[in-house]
Amino acid sequence: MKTISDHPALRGLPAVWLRVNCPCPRCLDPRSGQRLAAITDVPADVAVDEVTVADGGTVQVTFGPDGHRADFDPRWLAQYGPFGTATPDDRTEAAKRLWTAGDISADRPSGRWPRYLASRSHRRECLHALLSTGFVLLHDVPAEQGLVLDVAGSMGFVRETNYGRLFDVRVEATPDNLAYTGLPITPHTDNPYRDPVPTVQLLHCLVAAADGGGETGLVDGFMAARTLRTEHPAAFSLLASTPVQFAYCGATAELRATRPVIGLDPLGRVREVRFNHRSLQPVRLPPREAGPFYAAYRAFASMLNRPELMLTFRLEPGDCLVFDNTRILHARTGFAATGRRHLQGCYADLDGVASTLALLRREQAAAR
Ligand code: OGA
Ligand code: NM2
Ligand code: ZN
Ligand code: ZN
Repeated sequence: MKTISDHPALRGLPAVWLRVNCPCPRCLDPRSGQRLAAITDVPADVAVDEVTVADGGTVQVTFGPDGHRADFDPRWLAQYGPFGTATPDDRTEAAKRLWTAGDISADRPSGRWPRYLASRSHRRECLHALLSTGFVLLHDVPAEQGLVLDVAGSMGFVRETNYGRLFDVRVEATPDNLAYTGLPITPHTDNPYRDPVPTVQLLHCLVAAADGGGETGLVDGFMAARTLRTEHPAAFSLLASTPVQFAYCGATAELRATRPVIGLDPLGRVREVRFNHRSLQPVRLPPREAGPFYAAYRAFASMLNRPELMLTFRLEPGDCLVFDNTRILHARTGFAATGRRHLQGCYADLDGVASTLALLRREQAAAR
């Protein structure tokens, strides 16, 4: 054993970083891996008194003023560098594969439900597509009532809302939402009037429109936001910095949420798009600022309508579309209200999807 004062494995880390992250069983519960020690348990004047490298490479740090000791695995320490780079966040544009229609129309992320059920590797592919490309189209989900809940449950957890655990999208006699008509619907995200917003949406086609209408359009909102940032930077910053209110008022629910149209993380990366002109409330801005806001909002909307950004296809009975509702905008063309078009939808969340994929990958790594 030799004593060194400034071991390279510590890479100039301050004493407080090392002490907060001490892995000893008094600081970290060995069973759950959860931290036992409070930040206020760390002496404000914590210092590194001594660093010793044991024969196996373990870096032993003794802290002052209380003599507490931490043993660090050098491979664990090496994970946390280089310092100063952004903390990874899988939900931001930085972690996604952004696309235009041309990028993916030949090779749409898709899967088959029977294979998804039978094969872990196919399940991994489908969930990875959902997280990185923002959607996956599953074929051969039997066109039966309620199966959309099985699909959602296989990926994460169903998010129940005032629309139920699942909702039927078909023409109704007295629609309380434009979804329940044959009208065309321009690109939007669902439930922007909810906070937290459902982060995943599923739409399962039971009956397609008979008249060739009711086609689906998808737009990568992160790509649209990135393009807006390049082409109209002032519009981008207005949409990212202006909180607006979305609301929904029906017989059994009254919902409202106030967020910007483009949500950024603290490092300025796009993390969430909320766009639904049906439910946007009048903006409350000083009159001088209202005009520029609507101009920026309009610029974003026309970007979302660009044909080169919109992937279009027809959902056939047995198709189940699953997408990231914080990123992918969906649209449909109009169809004859006399037809029997019928989709069943439900909501779920990305944290559950990411967890399911992580568990599948853990299992795959253990098998190797
Ligand atoms: C909706 C919706 C899509 C469709 O209900 O919000 O976008 O294809 N429906 O009917
Ligand atoms: N439905 C289909 O978010 C919206 O209001 C879009 C949602 C009614 C559950 C429609
Ligand atoms: Zn400790
Ligand atoms: Zn919708």
